[in-house]
Amino acid sequence: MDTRLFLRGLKQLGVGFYTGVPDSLLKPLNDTLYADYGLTGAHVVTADEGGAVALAAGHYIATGKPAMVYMQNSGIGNAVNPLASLTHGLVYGIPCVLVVGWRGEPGVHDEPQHAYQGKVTPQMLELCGLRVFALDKGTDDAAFAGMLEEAAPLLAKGESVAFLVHKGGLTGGEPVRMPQRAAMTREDAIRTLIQHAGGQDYFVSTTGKASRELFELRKALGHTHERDFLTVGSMGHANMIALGMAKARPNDTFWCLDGDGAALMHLGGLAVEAQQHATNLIHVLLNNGAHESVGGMPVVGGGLRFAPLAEAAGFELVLTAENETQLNDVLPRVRAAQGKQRFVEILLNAGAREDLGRPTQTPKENLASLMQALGK
Ligand SMILES: Cc1ncc(C[n+]2csc(CCOP(=O)(O)OP(=O)(O)O)c2C)c(N)n1
Repeated sequence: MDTRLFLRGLKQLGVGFYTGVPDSLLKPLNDTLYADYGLTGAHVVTADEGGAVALAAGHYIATGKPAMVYMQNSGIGNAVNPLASLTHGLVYGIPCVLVVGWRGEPGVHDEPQHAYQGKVTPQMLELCGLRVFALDKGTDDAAFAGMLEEAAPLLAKGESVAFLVHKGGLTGGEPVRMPQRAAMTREDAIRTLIQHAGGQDYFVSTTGKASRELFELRKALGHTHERDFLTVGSMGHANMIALGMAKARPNDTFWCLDGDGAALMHLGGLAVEAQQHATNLIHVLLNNGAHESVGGMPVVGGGLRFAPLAEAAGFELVLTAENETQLNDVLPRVRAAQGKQRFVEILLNAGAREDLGRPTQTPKENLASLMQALGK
């Protein structure tokens, strides 16, 4: 279905405010909202999906109109708390219109991190009290009109509904122009990082293309993958995984390769990490100003800097690099500063290779080889 027709239909339900976290499958919707509203006013990209449900709740309280909350199904977990304990009919009964991209739909080939979430997606939404409508390539105007007719009285009663979007279910949209403000790409930075790191160091990389690039760079450089943990799902948790490892292995060095969207999603972890004072964990923030892996929607406008946040949280050595020369200067200083808690922010252009592949190891193979390298 064309995204503009979809949005026009939702207007009939009173939906004129849009919020969420971007998703590759919902890219036509994300791009259209960005083209029409930018990132202020009627369209807000939140740090996480739960925040979007809460924002939609606030909008309803102040206007009496339901808002749209869009997300990849990976984000349902983040949204469950406000859906169950804030908007649900047994609590406040605040209606929301969710639009959920269905990664890992059973029978459709997808990446392993989506397999379980994809299988339980309809049930999870129903368990949260939502009436689920499927939107696929075959959904025509008449079918959509029927869904709107069924949704309207539910919303009027304070219940929420979800449009579950199958691959290709929404079309159209003009691609977002991604931030081009630095000299390096994420892949350039990761290559330089692994070349500077010690051969015995461990890496924990964030969700999305960063992990795919790390995997391919290892291969291209003739390295093995056994010292890398690829956080293929659970966006925003790479630093806690790395912290768990670093605390248990004080004599090893760990690098966390984080994304700006991911770090923002669970920003509280930065303060916890600083408070834990794990001096064998180097947190690297690959800041391209965008959710590049899912289409390039800016992260809070693209201007957020994490170095001041890391300083405020208590990191002892905080350095920034904007180009290859600076990064080559910064990394030996970082490595030499053992005993200090270290944070590096790298400002990047958003973008990736067209031919970027995906890890050929399964998550279980990745884990088994890493744990073997750790002697476990
Ligand atoms: C909880 C959750 N919400 C949304 C997604 C979809 N998703 C995967 S990668 C990504 C963008 C990550 O952005 P960032 O951390 O800035 O890294 P970049 O892609 O720019 O390298 C998103 C939104 C997800 N995997 N999990």
